[in-house]
Amino acid sequence: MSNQAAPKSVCVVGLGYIGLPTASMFATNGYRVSGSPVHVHGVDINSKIIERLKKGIVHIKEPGLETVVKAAITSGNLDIGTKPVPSDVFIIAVPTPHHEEPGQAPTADMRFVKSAMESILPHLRKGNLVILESTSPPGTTEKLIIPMIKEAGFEPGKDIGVAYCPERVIPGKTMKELISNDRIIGAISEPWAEMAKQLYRSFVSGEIFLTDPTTAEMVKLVENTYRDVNIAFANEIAMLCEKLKISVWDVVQMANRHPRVNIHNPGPGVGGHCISVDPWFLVGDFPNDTPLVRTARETNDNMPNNVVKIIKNLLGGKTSGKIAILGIAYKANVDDKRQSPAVTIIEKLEKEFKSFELAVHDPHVPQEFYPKLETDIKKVLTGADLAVILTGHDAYKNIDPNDAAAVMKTRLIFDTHNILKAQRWVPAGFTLKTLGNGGHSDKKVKTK
Ligand code: SAJ
Repeated sequence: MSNQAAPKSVCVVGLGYIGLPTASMFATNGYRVSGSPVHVHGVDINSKIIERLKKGIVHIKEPGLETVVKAAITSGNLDIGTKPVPSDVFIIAVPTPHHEEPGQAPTADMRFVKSAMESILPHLRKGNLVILESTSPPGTTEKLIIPMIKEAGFEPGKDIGVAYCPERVIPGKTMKELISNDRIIGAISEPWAEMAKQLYRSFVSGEIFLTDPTTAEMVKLVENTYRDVNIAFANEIAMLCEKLKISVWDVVQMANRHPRVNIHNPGPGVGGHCISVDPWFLVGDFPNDTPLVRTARETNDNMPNNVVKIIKNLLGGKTSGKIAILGIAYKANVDDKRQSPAVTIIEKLEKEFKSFELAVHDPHVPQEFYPKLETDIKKVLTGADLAVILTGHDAYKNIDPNDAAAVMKTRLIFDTHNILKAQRWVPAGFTLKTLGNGGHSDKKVKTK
């Protein structure tokens, strides 16, 4: 390694859910690396995002993010643009969506990672460190990143350092988890791992583990796949409990009192850009070796069909009317609707219930992301024959059942996240159906 000096400049490519918080954290905490500030250049190919950021408008809603971004820009340690600049360290934090071919398991779409790499190659100098943070199939650093650096005329490991350092933060708690989560650094050799560690240590209070790139890539995928498989198990048990006419919520609650059991929550499906996508990176590359992972994905992807079937049953023989949908975000209290099961369910309802009016509400997702959204919940519930909670937003926990009863045509509500309390809704005259409870919404686990 030709340059072991503490990094003084960082170029972060991709100013999305991960890149923007990360760039801002380096800009505000980088001085801890060597006593003098680290200059950060944030890059995004979307010029609209750059223009808005320059005006102080943060395009991502995340508690605490705006404050850190503004502090970073005001300090002069963070500047932004659409093109990379020469820096000591380059961090790639661009999306890795999945690519689908009919009849085949989806695979990772590495186009954004490739073009981010192409954009930094002209600026690389000996002694630089390239860090990939984007979720990637195991082997990406070895098979994609290192060959591109070699082709640019450098010797990886000697001239240029390479590391894979996955982000692991949960949307909604990004700023907290960026600091407190343990971090994995998979570098091609120890001196580069130390350089990356020194840099992340400027704001990470969790432990930092050093390993090789392929192990780090696998760790990231295994974490999200573990969660997907666990949720699929919970969903399968939920559908069994429907048949058994018992409550999956009681079953999971009591089973989880065993010291070595931790079953996740069932729900209308798994959404977001991580857990519903990442397991496919394993299945896509190893289709014959991942039957469990594939089945879990399919189980979770089938949940919207189960939800639609239950809606059909709840509506009985009705041929027209109104369905109120509460929530389209992929999970509670976020504004993100990517891969949201709620969106899939709405599309299915639009096809199967053509003669019904569908009214959709979400308190977090901006209307510009989903034009059919209605912002007034009372309007959505008025005249409805059924209300369906598809996202467990806190706002829905606090709906007053008497207010809903006053405007709905039929007092019927379907809760796919078990956030409503039967003791509030049943006395207001409602039939409360909870996903996976076989119809017994007023049963409760007795602790004594
Ligand atoms: N869900 C359930 N049941 C549960 C938990 C979640 O049905 O018990 C559903 C949610 O409703 C949602 C989906 O799963 O639709 C995913 O939500 P999530 O909160 O579990 O995870 P994400 O996608 O927001 O963030 C995950 C996190 N990974 C892990 O917890 C292992 C996060 O730490 C990662 O950084 C993130 O993926 C990522 O970027 O990979």
